[in-house]
Amino acid sequence: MRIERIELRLLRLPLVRFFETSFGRIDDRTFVLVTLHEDGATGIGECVAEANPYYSAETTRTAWHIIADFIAPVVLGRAFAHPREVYDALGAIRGHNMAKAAVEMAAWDLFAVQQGLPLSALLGGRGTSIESGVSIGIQDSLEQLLERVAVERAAGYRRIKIKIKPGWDVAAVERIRARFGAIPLMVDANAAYHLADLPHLQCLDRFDLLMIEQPLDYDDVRDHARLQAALRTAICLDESIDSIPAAEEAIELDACRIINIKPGRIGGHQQAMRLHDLAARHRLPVWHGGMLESGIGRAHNIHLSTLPNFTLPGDIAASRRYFAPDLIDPEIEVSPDGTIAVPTGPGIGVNVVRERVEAATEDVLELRH
Ligand code: OSB
Ligand code: MG
Repeated sequence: MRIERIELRLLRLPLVRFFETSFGRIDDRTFVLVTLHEDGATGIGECVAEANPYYSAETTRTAWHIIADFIAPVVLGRAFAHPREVYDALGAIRGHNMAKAAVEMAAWDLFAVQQGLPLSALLGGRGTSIESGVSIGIQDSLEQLLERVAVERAAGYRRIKIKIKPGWDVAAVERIRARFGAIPLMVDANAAYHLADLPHLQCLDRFDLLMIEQPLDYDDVRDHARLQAALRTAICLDESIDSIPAAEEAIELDACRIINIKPGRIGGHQQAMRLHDLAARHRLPVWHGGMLESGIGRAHNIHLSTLPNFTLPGDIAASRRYFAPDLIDPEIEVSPDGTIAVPTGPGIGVNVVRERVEAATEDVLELRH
């Protein structure tokens, strides 16, 4: 594989419904699309960095800068025998995992297209479908939250996650349990609490949650270990796991019992597979996180989720929850049994609708060898 040309696009798509986490509410999604070209074949990746630095330090504009000025010069014109080499080739660039992942994942798509293989097969995955879960943001009222849970339950999702923050936590879970009983349920705090909130977080223990995701700060593995020792409920880390050493440390300290894998957060598919394998060696289950991706990033996530240690339903839901229309046609659908079919065509195996991409584009940059 020898990448001849890279196209960057900055896109903005309105969300079907607002999405609110402990760090704020958004009504649209801004992201960078990366297309790699070689000999008429293309590979595409979606950068999960958001317009703001609230989930992670990276933003759409830092990703654009790092890809254009540092990643592109490394990969353009260089011969790669396999996309697994791309991440390590970027080793001189510190951090910026989301920027790296967008290019690296596009390289996996390109290589899979060139080999005529679905990406899942190239990654070593198994099976024809994945289990789908749903992430429900903070709402304007508990009644509205119960209504959202009812809608998503009816759609078939295999587990419900709700976003929590101080003031929107115990009562929300209590109301859901009272109305829906013993459904598979979890919460995600996006780092909204401190260790001093331990007695309050212990109030969640009586609800038999599947897990509490990222209760404490993103760089606070030690306090997560202290919290986990005092909780019955499993802690799942998301933001904190941005490297393999971070995961090794978290596992060694028993700071979490489950890991959320997002390839964008960790540097792409190769790093995600290393994390997946590390967790498997330590018998920690993993699940695939989501970043409100368009159908392009979502398709990458579906393929990665076919690896064997993704034993819990991921945050990979139907296109229609996010964008109307999505950038791909056909869109990603969830069947009534709560599963998503893995695309079978070469690469990520979805059709990108060029006119929809054009219509959502706010900036374009072409980079050549
Ligand atoms: O913490 O998992 C998260 C969305 C944006 C940023 C962070 C997170 C999320 C989600 C949404 O939970 C998952 C999805 O439906 O894509
Ligand atoms: Mg999360």
